[in-house]
Amino acid sequence: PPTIRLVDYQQPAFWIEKVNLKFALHPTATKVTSEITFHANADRGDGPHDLRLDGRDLKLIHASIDGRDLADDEVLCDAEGLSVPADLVPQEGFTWRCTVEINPEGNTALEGLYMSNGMYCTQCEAQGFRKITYYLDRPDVMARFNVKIEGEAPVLLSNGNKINHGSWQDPWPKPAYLFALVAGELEVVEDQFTTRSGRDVVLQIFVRKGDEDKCDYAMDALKRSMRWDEEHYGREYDLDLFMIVAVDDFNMGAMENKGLNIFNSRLVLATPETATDANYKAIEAVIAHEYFHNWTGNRITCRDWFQLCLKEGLTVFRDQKFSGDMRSHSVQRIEDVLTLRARQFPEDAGPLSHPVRPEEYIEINNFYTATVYEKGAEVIGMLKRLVGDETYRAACDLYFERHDGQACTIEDWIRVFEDVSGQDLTQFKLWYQQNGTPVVSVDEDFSQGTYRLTLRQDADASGHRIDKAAQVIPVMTGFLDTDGSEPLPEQCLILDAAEKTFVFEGLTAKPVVSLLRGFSAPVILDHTMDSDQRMFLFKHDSDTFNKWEAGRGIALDLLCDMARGQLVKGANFADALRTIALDGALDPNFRALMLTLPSEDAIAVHMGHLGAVPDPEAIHRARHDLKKTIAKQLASDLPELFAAMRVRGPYSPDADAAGRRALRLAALGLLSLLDDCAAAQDLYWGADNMTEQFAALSILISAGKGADAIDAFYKQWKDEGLVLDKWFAIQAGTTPPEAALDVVRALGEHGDFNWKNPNRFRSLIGGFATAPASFHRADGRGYEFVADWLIKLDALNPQTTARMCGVFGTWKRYDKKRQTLISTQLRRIQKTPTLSKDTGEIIGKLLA
Ligand code: DPP
Ligand code: ZN
Repeated sequence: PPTIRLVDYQQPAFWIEKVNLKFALHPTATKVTSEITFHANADRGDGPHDLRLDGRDLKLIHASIDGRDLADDEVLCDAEGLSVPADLVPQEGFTWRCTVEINPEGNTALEGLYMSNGMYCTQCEAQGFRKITYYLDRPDVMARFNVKIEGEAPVLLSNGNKINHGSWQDPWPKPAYLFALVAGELEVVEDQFTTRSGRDVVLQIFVRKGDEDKCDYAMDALKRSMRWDEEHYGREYDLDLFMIVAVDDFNMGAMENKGLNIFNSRLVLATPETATDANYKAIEAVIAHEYFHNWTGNRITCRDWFQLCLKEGLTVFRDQKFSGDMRSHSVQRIEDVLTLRARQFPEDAGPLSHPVRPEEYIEINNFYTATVYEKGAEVIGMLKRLVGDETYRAACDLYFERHDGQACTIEDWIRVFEDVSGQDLTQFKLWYQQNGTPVVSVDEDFSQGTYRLTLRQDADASGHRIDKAAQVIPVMTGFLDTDGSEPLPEQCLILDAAEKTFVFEGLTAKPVVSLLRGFSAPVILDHTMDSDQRMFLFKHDSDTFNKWEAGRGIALDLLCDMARGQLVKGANFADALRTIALDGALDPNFRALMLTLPSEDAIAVHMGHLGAVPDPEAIHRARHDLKKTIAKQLASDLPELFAAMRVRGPYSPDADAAGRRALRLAALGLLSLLDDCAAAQDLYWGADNMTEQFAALSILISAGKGADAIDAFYKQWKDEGLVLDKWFAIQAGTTPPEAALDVVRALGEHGDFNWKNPNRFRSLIGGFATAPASFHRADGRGYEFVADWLIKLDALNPQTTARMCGVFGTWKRYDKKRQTLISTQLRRIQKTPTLSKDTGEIIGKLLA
C-alpha cells in the first residue's frame, strides 16, 4: 500500500457545491443515489482533468454526467475508486449522478454504513464515506448535504434540520467525514437549551428501548458543555436541533458528526447501579469533547488528515479545561498527566513514535493516537501559557473569525497567535514537527546569595531526539525555603535553547527548587534529588501537582529498588503518605490519587530510565509488597478512613461524592491486605452502586477470593451489555498473573464473549494485554493468546485490531528472551495472508 505524504498535498481539480443523497435502506442491499454538483477549482493546475472519485466496496449500478448516462467503458473502476476520462468531464462544472449498492449487514469493519443490533448507523471519519458512495472523500472538500432516507424504521436521522420524516437538510457546508445517518427502532429522550443569543435548541438522545432512564447524566453534561463553550470561547450552537445516538458496536469513543453525534453507548448510558464514577466522568468529558468539535473541527475543519491535531489536540485541551472547571483543576491535571505518561510517552519512545503532526502515513486510522490527541492538547496548553490567557482568547477569537467555514492547517492556527501576540512562533512550531519526548536536565549552584539554575534539553534514552533542534519549553518554577515559605515568586522559565542558565540574586540560602509545576511541558524532567529533598517537596510544595509528583517519585524509586531485589524500607514514605491520607484539609480525591501507587507499567518505564531491564513479575510483586508496607503503617487508620468517607444519601456522580468514594475505596484496597478481604466482601455484597460494587469485585479478584462474587455479578448483570463488559475486563485485568491466562482462555469460550463487538473484545483481550505481569508471562503464551485473537479479528475489523496491536509497542524494553517470543508472534501476525493495511502498517513499524 502507498505511503501518503504531507508534502504531496494538492487541492482537488473540482470542488463540490451541493450533494443530494437518497438512501433506500436494506440490510444487505442498500441503494445510495447521489447527485453531486461539481465546479472547477480556479487554483488547479493545467488541465484537462479527469474526474477521480474515491470509493471502496461499492457496486456501481448507474452513473451519469449532466444527465447523460455513462457507458461501462466510460467509467474506470478500481479498488480505490473510479475515474472518468477528462474528455467526458465538462471542465467548468457538471452534475454527477450515480447509484451504488452497499451491504450494511456485511460491513463488519464498522466503517461506512453498517448495522448494530438491527439499527443502521455510520462512521465516516476518517475515510468511511467512500464506502457509502463515490465522492471526493477528503476534508478540504466542504459541501452542503441534503439527505432523503427511505426505510421502514420509525426513526430516520441525518445531519442538520429535519424537513420531514426521513428528509434532512444541513445548511452548513461540511466535509464528508462529518456525514451521518441513523435508522432504527429507537426511543428518544428530549430536553432543550436556549443559547445566549436566544436560539432555542432541541436536544435529543436516541437509545434502544429500555435505556431511556440512562441518559440523564449525558443530557446534563451536554447542557453544561453548551453553556461552557459560550462562556469560555464565545461559541454558540448553530442549528435548532442537536442529536446524540448511542450505538453498541463502535470502533471509537464517539463521533462529532454535524448535529448528529454518534456515541459508543458506554459513553452515554449510566445509572448509579450500572456505571462507575469513572464512567460518569468519561461521559461528561466525551459529551463535551464531541460537542466542542462543533466549532473546533466542524465549522473549522482540517485541510488534510495530517492536520488532525488541529481539531483533536485543541478539542482535548478544551474538554480537559471543561472537566477541570466542573470538578477540580488539580486532580484533573494529575489525571491528564497520568494518561499522557501511560499512553503517549511510551508511544513516543517506541517504534510507533511520530510528530503531533505526522508527515506520512499508510492508513490514517492508525493516527488517532495519544500523540495527536494528548500531546496535541499539551502543545495548546504550552501555547496558552506562553502568550497568556487574554492573548490566547483573542487569538482563538481571531481563529474563529478568520477561518470559519474553512479547512485549515497548523500554519493557520499558529499564524493567528503570531498576529495577535506579535511573537514569532517559528521555534514553538517544532512541537508539531519533531517527535520524541524532550528530556530536561538540571544543574544547580548557590554561592554568596546567588542561585544559578541551569536547564538543558536533550535526546531521550531511545535516541529519538538526536539531531533535533531545541524546542521552546516553558518550565514553571517555584522556590522553597527550609521552612516551606517561598522567597521568590513562582516564575515561568523559558528554556528555548539547548542550555540556559537562570540567575536569582538576593537569597539567604539555597532554595529547594520545584520545577515544572503543573507539568507545564510534556517533557521528562531529569532532576536528581536526594530523598530528603523529594520528601521535603512532598510535604511542603504548594503546587499540588508537584506535591503529588514528589510522592510519586519517591514511590517509583522504592518500587524500582524493590523490583531489583533490594531490601528497602518504605516506612518514611508510608508515614508521609499517612499524614496526607488523613489530612482533612486536602481534597479526598487528591488524597486517593496519592494513595494509588504507580502502575506496573509506570514502574517499568522508570526502570528503563534508570537503565534497568524491567521484570514484569518482579514489578508486580514489588508493587504488592509496597502496598502492604503502606497498609501496615496505616493499619489503625484504615477502618476509620473507610467508614468516614462513606457517602450517605442517594448516589450522586458529582466530584465531591466521587472523591470521597475514591478515597474510601483506596483505603479499602489497603485494608484488604490486612483483614483477609473481610471489609471488601461486606462491601461487595452490600453495595448499592456500581462504583463500590465494582471496586470491591476488583479487590476480591486480585486477592484470588472472587469466585462467588464473579458468579453473582454475572447472574445479576448478564442482560446489561455494558456491565458485562466490565465483568470480562476485570477478570482479564486483575486475576493474579499465574491464573490469568487460564481465566481469559475460558472467558474466550464464554457464550457472552461476542468478540465481534469492539467493546467486548477490548474488555477481554485488551484487559489481559494491559496487565503486564499476565501478558508478559515468561513462557510467551500470553503473547500467543493475544496474537491469535488479533489475527482472528483483523479479518473482520482492521481498525480495532490495528489499535490493539499497540499493546506490543513497548516490546523492546523487555529482556532478550521476551523480545524473541514477541517478535515471533509479530511475524506470525505479519504473515497472515489477508492482513489488513491497518494492521500491516502497525506491525511493520513494530518490527522495523
Ligand atoms: N473525531 C473523533 C473524536 O475524537 C474520533 N473519530 O472525537
Ligand atoms: Zn475528537
